[in-house]
Amino acid sequence: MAIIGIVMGSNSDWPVMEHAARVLTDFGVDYEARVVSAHRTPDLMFDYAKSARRRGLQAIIAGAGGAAHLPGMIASQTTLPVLGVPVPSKYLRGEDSLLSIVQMPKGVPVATFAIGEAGAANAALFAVSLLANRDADLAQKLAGFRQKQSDTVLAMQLPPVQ
Ligand code: RP5
Repeated sequence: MAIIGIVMGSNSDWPVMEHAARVLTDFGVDYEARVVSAHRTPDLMFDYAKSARRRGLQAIIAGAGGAAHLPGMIASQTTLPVLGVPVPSKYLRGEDSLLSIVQMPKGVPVATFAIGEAGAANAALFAVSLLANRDADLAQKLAGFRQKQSDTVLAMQLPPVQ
């Protein structure tokens, strides 16, 4: 059963959002991924957000581009943690997405991540951290992941000066 929801405004967001799905897959976390548009399928969006906790989800990763109201609107309908991923947009390269996700008025939070692939991957890693609070195996996997990253950097060599 899925415990993390990944939603996005369009299937055109998938090349970015699949980086979140990849991380969750690597950590063995069950997730579901769906296209849910705030302005094109508003009824579906409300149903999704309202039913999320009842269906067993523990957090929702929501990605959108442009006037990216999806994460905020999802957050308006659930008290689950909502992790927002700004998807790069055609004209403003995702700065519009970032600002429209991060600038939530006080009272309904959306945890906002970096624009693009790094943000999607980090949102998933953050979701794993949340789950790891109550899952010792997952906490151990996360520590191993961090250690592997450290080892990679420690092994980095620089080329000699020409
Ligand atoms: C947003 O509009 C989506 O999240 C997507 O980033 C953007 C463009 O959507 P498409 O025109 O590619 O369907 O709602």
